[in-house]
Amino acid sequence: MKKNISVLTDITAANTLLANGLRETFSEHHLLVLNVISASGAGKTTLLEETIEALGDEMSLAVIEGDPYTTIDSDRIEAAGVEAVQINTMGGCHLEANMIQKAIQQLDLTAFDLVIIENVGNLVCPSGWDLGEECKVVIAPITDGDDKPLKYPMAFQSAQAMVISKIDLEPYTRSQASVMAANALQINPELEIMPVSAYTGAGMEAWLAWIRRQVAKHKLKDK
Ligand SMILES: Nc1nc2c(ncn2[C@@H]2O[C@H](COP(=O)(O)OP(=O)(O)OP(=O)(O)O)[C@@H](O)[C@H]2O)c(=O)[nH]1
Ligand SMILES: [Mg+2]
Ligand SMILES: [Zn+2]
Repeated sequence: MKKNISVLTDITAANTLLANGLRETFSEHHLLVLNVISASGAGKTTLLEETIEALGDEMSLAVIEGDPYTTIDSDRIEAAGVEAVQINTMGGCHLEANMIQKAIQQLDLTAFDLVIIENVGNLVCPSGWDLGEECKVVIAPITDGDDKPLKYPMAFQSAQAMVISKIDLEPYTRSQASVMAANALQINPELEIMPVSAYTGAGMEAWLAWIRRQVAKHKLKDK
């Protein structure tokens, strides 16, 4: 048992080392990298499609898609008009830094302001794997219940921003976005929380403004 724990520590330590190297590479290229994590079906790809539509003319962005097996999400992202690199984890439930290292070989890093990584749908282990990102963004749909930040604290602890997704459905649930936000702040008082509906566009402006601020901040920091 003791041995197992130390093996896992070794693997995550090697991952963190690699991720720190990636972060340096991204910084040299003045590139903001976001790592989007959530349970499966939370609306990550839909939010990215709407984000591409809104920001595509204003900044240059690419998406790295993590999925167990298919190219369904990267096909959707390409259809939305930007370059997408698919990583298939062959059943694996999270992305690791070595997968990102391989994926970026397919991207001309000098060509982008922003790369968004869509992690594998899973609210538990992606939060423990650094991918060299500047920020983690956790997406929590209102339909999953406003108690989720308390039940799965790691994702909310490790993120800098949180999107409460599918808020158009709030009236049909017994959850409240305000309660979900309060629960998330209990876990991480620093979280920037944005309730959004990708369907109606409610809250989209706040989300886009947050991205613009991160891109601008990152460029300043690089100088
Ligand atoms: N009502 C409503 N449905 C949404 C919204 N955003 C996404 N959905 C729906 O939620 C379902 C899952 O959306 P996806 O964007 O595929 O979710 P995902 O997190 O990328 O899923 P995985 O990649 O499989 O983990 C789809 O049926 C979407 O149309 C929203 O804002 N409101
Ligand atoms: Mg998806
Ligand atoms: Zn995992």
